[in-house]
Amino acid sequence: MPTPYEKRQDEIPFASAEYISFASRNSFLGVPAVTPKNLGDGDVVIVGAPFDWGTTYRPGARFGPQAIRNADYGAMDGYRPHLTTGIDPFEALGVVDLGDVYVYPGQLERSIERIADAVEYIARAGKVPIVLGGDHSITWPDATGVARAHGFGEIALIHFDAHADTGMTQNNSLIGHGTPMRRLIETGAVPGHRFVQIGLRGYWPEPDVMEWMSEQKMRCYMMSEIVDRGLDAVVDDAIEYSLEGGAKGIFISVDIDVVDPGLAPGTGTPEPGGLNSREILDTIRRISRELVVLGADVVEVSPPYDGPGEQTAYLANRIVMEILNGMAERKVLD
Ligand SMILES: [Mn+2]
Repeated sequence: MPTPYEKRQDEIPFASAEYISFASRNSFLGVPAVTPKNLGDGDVVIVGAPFDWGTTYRPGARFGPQAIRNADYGAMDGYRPHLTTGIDPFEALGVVDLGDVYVYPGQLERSIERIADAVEYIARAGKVPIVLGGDHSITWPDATGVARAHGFGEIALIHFDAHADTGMTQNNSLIGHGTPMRRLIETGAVPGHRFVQIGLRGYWPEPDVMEWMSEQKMRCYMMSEIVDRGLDAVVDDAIEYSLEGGAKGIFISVDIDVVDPGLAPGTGTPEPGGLNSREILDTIRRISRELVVLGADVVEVSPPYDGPGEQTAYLANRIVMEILNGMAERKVLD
């Protein structure tokens, strides 16, 4: 017989705030909080994945969803007309918040399955899921959930990160924050030729993994190339490349560590020498305006390591906003 605790886990796949202490209590900037049975008429559903048991170094990303939701000095009223465009993306798109996926602390496989089911549920309802992480392990289930709804092999993935996250295994486990992109390619959810990675630098992965990545025809733009050619030229290429072969749309995965840890220190594996805040915000908005976004996640925000000004959480909040602003501009202006 299941215990009362196990029983309520099975009954409540979303909105874990009542039972998991690190889940979110508030909706994203006060947009309507919804239940799975009533997702409303809008285009976008925000959901949290408070999962960090795939980390190798600094944990804490389980607190990411609540920190990202709350990182704003305005009223929690779900009303944010953009200063330049005058468009309120919440109104233009219809944005709601489903709360957090009911994950199982300490249990990798069951949690990953749960996240994939949750994201698939949202995507099959015809909505764009935006997932607040959580460590980067969740991109395997996030993009898989979207691919289940739109077709395996049919979506492109634009991945912002200091690291490629294409490890074969992590301490002999298939699941971890260093392996999600390998799993997506192996399962066919997102084939290698539909991968674009931006911002790689540092000392991981090893040369044999880099070789495997080029065999998969992944397109990787390292920070060195961004510095040499300029970010705009690289983003031009990335947009063109991700449209090649007629992908239905894109999944955007933003690891906050793509940004320099001087600006975003609250993260699991800081790697100096990244993009600055302005660059990531402008790039995310441009991509979200020029391509069809079918899903997104913002991951690796670890509030315990953030600065006293919570700058990492504030940046992550605005990355989510720029995805929404780009999508709203595409909908309203085009
Ligand atoms: Mn990552």
